[in-house]
Amino acid sequence: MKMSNQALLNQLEKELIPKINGILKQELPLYVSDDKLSNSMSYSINAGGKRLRPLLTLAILKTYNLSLTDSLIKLASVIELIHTYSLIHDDLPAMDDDDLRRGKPTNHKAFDQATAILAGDGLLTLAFEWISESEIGENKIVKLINQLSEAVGAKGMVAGQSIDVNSAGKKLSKDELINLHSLKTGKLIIYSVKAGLIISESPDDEMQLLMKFADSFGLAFQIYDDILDAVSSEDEIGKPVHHDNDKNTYVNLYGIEKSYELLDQTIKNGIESLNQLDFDTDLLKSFYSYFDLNGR
Ligand code: GRG
Repeated sequence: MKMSNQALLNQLEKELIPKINGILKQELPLYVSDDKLSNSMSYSINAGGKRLRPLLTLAILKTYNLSLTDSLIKLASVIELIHTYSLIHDDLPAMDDDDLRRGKPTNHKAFDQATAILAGDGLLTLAFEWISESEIGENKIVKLINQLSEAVGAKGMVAGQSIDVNSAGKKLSKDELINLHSLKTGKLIIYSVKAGLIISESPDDEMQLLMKFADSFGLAFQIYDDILDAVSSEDEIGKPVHHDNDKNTYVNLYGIEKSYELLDQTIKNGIESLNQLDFDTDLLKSFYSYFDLNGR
């Protein structure tokens, strides 16, 4: 009997999240020489994220029938180092000034601002160290590093964050909003798929379709995050929600119903790309069950 999408994703999470968490917990302290910094980096890394991004990379590897060795799981976990750095810095008083993340005090609340800044810096650089040490061959290592720098650097996630910080209180146009979200959130999600494609040596024609899936999954994630922010309580999502405000979100720009429609269409576009591939993409499709549409 064929497993449902939800069951496939649950099975993948059950198999891989403990391994990702175990590797991060064990390996990270080996790369930090100062105890306070090490505790601060580990505090945020071990705070219980969904591990969506490394799971996406590993799902691509599985789709290409690679066996998931500890060394490949460590390589995929690099994306969680970057993601966690971005959250620590985003929560700082100079940025979003949040007290709660993943249901726990933010890094600068649990430690102090200087330590939180350094923990972010440490996680960011550690990501590049781990990629450079991997055993996948120099050619792929350079590609992974090059693409990661583009995705999260000054024309990727950092640029998105800069636009966000500087547009507080200003109403962005639809195009500006799409650009902001795609840089700030989309780039790293898209990279998670791309990293898998680089490691698996995906042929060009397949890579194109899988990158279309990545683009649409990244966009769906952004729309869904805005919807969640609008409809959830702080207890449900473990971070402050901003129902009321003038923030630049899909929901504030399009309204809740249109945002759901946009999400639905974006999901359909991604599935259409996957359907054009002549191998089993059910595991990748299963990632759409992450979006709980509440029977809509
Ligand atoms: C500081 C350079 C720099 C960038 C920060 C990622 C980011 C850019 C800011 C985070 C603010 C935010 C709420 C963005 C929306 C999307 C997002 C990244 C949500 C959190 O990701 P999840 O849901 O979180 O995967 P978990 O906790 O599960 O890992």
